[in-house]
Amino acid sequence: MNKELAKHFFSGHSACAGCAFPAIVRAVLGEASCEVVVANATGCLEVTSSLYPYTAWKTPWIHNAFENAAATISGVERAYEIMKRKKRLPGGDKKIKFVAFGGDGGTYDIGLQSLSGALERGHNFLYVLYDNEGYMNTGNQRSSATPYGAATETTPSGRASFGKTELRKNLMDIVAAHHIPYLAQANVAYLADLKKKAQKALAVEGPSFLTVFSPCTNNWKFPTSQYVAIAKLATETNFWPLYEIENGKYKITSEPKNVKPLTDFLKTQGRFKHLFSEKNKPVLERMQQITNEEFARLVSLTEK
Ligand SMILES: Cc1ncc(C[n+]2csc(CCOP(=O)(O)OP(=O)(O)O)c2C)c(N)n1
Ligand code: SF4
Ligand SMILES: [Mg+2]
Repeated sequence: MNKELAKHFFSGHSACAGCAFPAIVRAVLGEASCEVVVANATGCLEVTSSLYPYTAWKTPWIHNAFENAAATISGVERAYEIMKRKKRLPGGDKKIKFVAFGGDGGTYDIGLQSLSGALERGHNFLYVLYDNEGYMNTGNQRSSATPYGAATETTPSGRASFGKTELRKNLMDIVAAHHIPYLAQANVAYLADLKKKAQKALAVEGPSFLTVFSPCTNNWKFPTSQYVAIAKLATETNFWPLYEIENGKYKITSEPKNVKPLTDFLKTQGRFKHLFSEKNKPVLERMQQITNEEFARLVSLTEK
């Protein structure tokens, strides 16, 4: 293991081979120019990196409940600032960046209230959402990040249903509505773009937010060698555009030259396998239409 790359997050975790989030954690924290303190919501990242008596973390790390990563990190950040002001820190007053990691279940759904509070109060922290589009640690239940049409344990496909019938929540817009200085959508397959965004997000004095596409080999049902290829297809089909919102200004950071049909992405994963039947043709068409409309809307936001 490259020691520089693994400065904050080492080997010894038990994430599945071919899981995307170890690369995300390393890419983001690798851009920190000072020490970091991490809070981690319950989920696959937390469970697989802290199996007692082992830990993969090389940095101060707090596991909190599923719902309150943002509340925890904002409390730690405030406590540190107050102790610094009162000169109660034995190590002086070194600069520390406070970072929270949460999955989509812990962010879009159950942790949304604590995230909203911390963003609105203006704490100096970075929140990183690794989005694997479902509750993976508990065996693949749907979250509000799960795409329309995907089969999960709680939105099974079959005679009566084609999978999830609701659209993904637009979390970037919800976070943007808090008027924070910097937020961005990134993808594990585009590491240079992710690192650039992490650098910007870590440099913000105040709240910043990153949402990173994080394929799950186990529950999306694809071979362990394929997570980068699949993540790349998500952006090449405009399913997962790469963009940032800096001081309210939207910017697409990398756009595919030749946009591929959404089916190129969908056909790589077992969770969408049922959609390739005659009966579900209209669902595929609707998914392509949703993708086109969402991308057109994003483009219109960049023009404002
Ligand atoms: C209040 C609460 N409800 C449910 C659980 C059980 N639980 C633990 S991890 C998890 C899924 C987490 O999903 P997500 O945040 O998307 O992270 P992932 O496992 O997908 O990485 C659930 C439901 C819990 N720990 N706490
Ligand atoms: S179940 Fe999915 S998200 Fe969890 S460790 Fe395995 S590949 Fe990663
Ligand atoms: Mg998840």
